[in-house]
Amino acid sequence: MTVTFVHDSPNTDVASLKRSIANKLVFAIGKDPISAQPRDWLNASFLAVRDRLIERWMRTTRAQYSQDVKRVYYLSMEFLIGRALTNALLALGLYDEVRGALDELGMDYNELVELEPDAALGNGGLGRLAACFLDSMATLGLPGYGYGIRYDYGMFKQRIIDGNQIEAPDYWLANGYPWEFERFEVQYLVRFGGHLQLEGSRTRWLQTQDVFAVAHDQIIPGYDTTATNTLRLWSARSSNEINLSKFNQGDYFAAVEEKNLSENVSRVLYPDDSTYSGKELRLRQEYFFTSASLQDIIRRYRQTHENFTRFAEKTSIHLNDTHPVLAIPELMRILIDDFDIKWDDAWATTQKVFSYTNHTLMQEALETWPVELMNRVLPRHMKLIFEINERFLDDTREQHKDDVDLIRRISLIDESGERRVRMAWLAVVASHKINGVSQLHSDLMVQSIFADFAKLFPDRFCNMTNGITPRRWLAQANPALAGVIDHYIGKTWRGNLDELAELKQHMDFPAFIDAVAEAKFANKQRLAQYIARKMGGVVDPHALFDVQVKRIHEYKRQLLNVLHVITRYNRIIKHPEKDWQPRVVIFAGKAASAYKMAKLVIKLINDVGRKINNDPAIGDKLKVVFIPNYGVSLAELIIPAADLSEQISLAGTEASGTGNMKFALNGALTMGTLDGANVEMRDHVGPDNIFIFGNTTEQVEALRKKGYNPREFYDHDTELHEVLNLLASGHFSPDDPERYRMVFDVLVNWGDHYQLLADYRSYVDAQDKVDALYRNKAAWQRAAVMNIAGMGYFSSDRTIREYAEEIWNVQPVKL
Ligand code: B1H
Repeated sequence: MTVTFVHDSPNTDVASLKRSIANKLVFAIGKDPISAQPRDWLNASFLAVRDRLIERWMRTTRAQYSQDVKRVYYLSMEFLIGRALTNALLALGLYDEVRGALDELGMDYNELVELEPDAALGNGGLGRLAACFLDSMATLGLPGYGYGIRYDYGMFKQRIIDGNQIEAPDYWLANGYPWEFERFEVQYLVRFGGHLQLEGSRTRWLQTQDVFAVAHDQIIPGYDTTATNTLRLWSARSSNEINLSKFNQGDYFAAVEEKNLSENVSRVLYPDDSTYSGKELRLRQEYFFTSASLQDIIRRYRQTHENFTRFAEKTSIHLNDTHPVLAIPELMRILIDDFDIKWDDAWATTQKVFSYTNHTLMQEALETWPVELMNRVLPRHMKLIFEINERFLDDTREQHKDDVDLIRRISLIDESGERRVRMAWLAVVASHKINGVSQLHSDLMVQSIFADFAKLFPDRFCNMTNGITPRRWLAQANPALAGVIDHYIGKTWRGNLDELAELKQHMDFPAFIDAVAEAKFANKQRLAQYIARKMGGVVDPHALFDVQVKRIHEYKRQLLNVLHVITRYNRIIKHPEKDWQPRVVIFAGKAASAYKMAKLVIKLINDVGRKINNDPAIGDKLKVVFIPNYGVSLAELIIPAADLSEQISLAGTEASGTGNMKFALNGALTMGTLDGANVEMRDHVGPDNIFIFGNTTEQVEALRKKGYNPREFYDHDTELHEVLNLLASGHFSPDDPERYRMVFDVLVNWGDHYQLLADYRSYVDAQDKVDALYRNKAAWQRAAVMNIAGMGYFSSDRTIREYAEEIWNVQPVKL
């Protein structure tokens, strides 16, 4: 039977959209226009727009089936999507029309948009990268699926009270989320615990505690194409609604409690960026979504294939860091236990299917799970991992006879203390490709954590430098600049960011340079208004906006930025008569809730800000602002307003950074170390258009070997000496003079791991160069344009094309 379906109102003119929105309000939301709230209008708009994506979505999915395409599955614990409405409208080319329709309905688009919650299902760069990748896969027409967890609570909301970070839960689903489709019929049983029983050669996993994973789908529209993809997120549903025996015994609360406990697995995102938590619930989360995803992937494959011989030819599964690595033993388990496939065939398939991205070299972020915990929660998987390890070590021993130390180092089980499974090792052994996220990071990766494996499997390691989607990070976030660019080189850069290089041809036209500068000023005004409205502070948009926004972490060195701020403050106090270049130093970012030092840094920024901002001797020459609750939507507001972008991590610590790219694309100049993708950005924008300072990776390493002695810098640099003493004296914390004693000790006495004092002088000197260049408006604007024009390479479309060709071997669907 074929069902023909026709959209009731497929038209996209203002009048049709107006009718659609009004109809949705009444017939889908069930609200009388007379009593409808703005949120009802927002949801009605959502549904009207979603309708116009659905046919494309179904056509794309059908085309994928009929062409029997190879699909790529991107498994990630985090997807930081942000808001969806404007993104969808730009993809569909309906932005002006929907604005107009709402206008005629008496609603203000800008106000409605602010009511949409951010889908904040991620911590930071890793989660946002996954979202940019979804956008690029759809735009390139690649059959790409995102798989993750539909957390009830996303990244916590941050408030700043008395300068302290206060966390509040982010119940983003409170007002419904009309962008998703709940698929009650798509659910899989995910099992935990239990025990194993051998039946002949077959292993049975019995008496498990089970939970259902229920699918929730979101449409991922491609830009300027009818190709659309799917993000499928899993939510936990209890497998036995309530425990009937307890219920019948009259213990109602215990009966319901069990249901709640099992559903906790998708309750909340772990808000700890880049330290490994080791919590059992986290392990359960990882298995919950990888198991459901694998079952779904196999079900889809089996709709068109009878056996697994072509599975690897039709399937790529990408592991976004080690968080989904349990997908490896899960695939082995399904192939061997459920489909009776021989070990060697199952393993060959597994190795062809999986690829893995490493996002950090930092020891404290590398996941290792205690064998004891694994045995308790996932006994079958632990057994499979032991067997994978045994076979791997046997093979290696054959080739490297007597190197026992090598075997100890590469074993999937760390035996040095309590036995633990090294998840990154498992990822490397099972994947055909392993990549880092910038050239520097990929190089360091094979020299450090994966050095042994790089010798064993040199062909597996490669680099895929990160990128960002120009749709959200320029077209959507910065309509003012996008308009200027459109005027000079046309609109097609949105799908081909290399075209930005054409801007260089207009460099000598003052009208062009002025237009770029005006767009920047308008964005600074927009941000200044936000600061005034939300925080009551007054900042002058004529000042230089110096911005560091990202997670608060010692390796990212927000403290170094503060040391510069205090230096500047001291200088102004000493020489108030000088013609200082006014600056507004802007910070934003969340600290992990248990990260003491990061929270102290937030307090310090606020304390320093309070002192400086209220000092009449300083006036407008220096302001310090901490903007609360940084996230995707705030980034869209802040980044286009920046003149200077702070990317000042210790060389060798930031795997790539992606904020760095967003700033430069929006015409900010970078103040950066030779770390992560900063290195490649320098190559693309030209060394004269970026401020590079500080020790290189090699120098950092050499200093560490020799023994880093911060006292040397403290004793010999008088300006630094003064800054640190002021900090320790309680000048910024009169209510608690000892508050920053510990910060002083870390930096001066305890040999701070991130070597702040070693880079202080070159940082402050580089900041002086910033002031000098900023005074030469023409030269600064030229450099800003060189940054915009040089950013074509950092489009996530380029990154995804490289993954598609070199790792996944997938082609676009034909539409
Ligand atoms: C990055 C993480 C990360 N690297 C553990 N590692 C997490 C580690 O919840 N956890 O346990 C969460 C996140 N995130 C970032 O990835 C890097 O620090 C950035 O430099 C990089 O740009 C980004 C994307 O590759």
